Amino acid sequence: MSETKGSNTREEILGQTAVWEKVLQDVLGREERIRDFFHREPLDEVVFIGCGSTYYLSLCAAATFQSLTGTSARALPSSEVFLFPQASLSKGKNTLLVAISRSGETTETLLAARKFEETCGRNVLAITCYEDSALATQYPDALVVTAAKERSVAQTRSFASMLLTAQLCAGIAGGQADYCEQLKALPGHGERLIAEQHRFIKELGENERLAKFVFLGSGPNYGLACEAMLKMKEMSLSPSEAFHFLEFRHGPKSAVDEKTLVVGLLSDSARDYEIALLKEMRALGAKTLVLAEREVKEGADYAIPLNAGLPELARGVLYILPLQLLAYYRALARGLDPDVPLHLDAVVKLKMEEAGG
Ligand code: F1P
Repeated sequence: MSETKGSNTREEILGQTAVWEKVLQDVLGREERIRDFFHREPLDEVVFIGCGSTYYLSLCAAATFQSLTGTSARALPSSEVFLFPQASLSKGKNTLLVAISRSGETTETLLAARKFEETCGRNVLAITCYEDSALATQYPDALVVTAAKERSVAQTRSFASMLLTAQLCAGIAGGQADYCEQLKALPGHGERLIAEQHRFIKELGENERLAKFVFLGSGPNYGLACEAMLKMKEMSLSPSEAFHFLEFRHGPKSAVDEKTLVVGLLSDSARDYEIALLKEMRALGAKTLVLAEREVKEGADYAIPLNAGLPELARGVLYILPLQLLAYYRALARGLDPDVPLHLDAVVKLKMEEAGG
């Protein structure tokens, strides 16, 4: 239990750019080893796995990896891999499994990695925050982001730091030196964003006229939209959903009303389509918050311009940081403690009979 409500989460969100800095140093310091790891033999595909936040991280990481390397990449929840291996793993292909878990102890992720080894051979890269965890000790090539360990249940700085780790790996594997260079600007932009937007986000989180939240993202931003949805749900217990932008017209928009905040994580590639959808949601009565590289006026009741001068594949952690803060203030406004979400444990460990042990 924290000393004052949400003090751990607050510190973990607001202090996270120092951890990003450390990630950049550590991962780029191991660039050669990482390049060798990805190029040991030609890869047919890369599968990213995780649970909850780390599954959503995997969605973003897979989209980024495929875009930067040209190698086929996809993301799966860990449970799907060990429960339905025939539907999720490809025998006979040279596949690399990237297993992501803050704790490194989530049973589903450990079982999925084991099932993958039995089916596809021993080609696992782990990304975790705990050096003594089962995942880190079982897979010695593991990238361990120890500075991102957290006291809170809901993942905030660990999510962003492990995402940055996965993005750096994608940049290194794809030989995209410019991309890795661009990522170095993120800690500075994160600090600036906090200074510019903190007050506005607090007010928005405390706005009682908003009762439901929808997070929309396309391409690499879809996983980020899902993570923002999860943060809002875990910390503030508010009704919260995530969709691919254009999917939202295919049914879900029927639930939009004047108490709905539709949050758009704008891409560059699909920007015009995304803005058109936001305009439509405003016409239906929703309020909209638009996060984009440059300030967007069209279709936006509220806007958070990132002004980072970074391409869409590099901006991920800048989208997620303000949305973590939004969930935090929403939780406080509802009298909840963001450090201890209702019913949740920091690590999900399945009982022996469920885990087949
Ligand atoms: C995954 C996770 C968290 C979530 C919850 C339960 O943990 O789903 O994302 O916040 O507390 O566990 P991990 O495998 O990344 O440690």
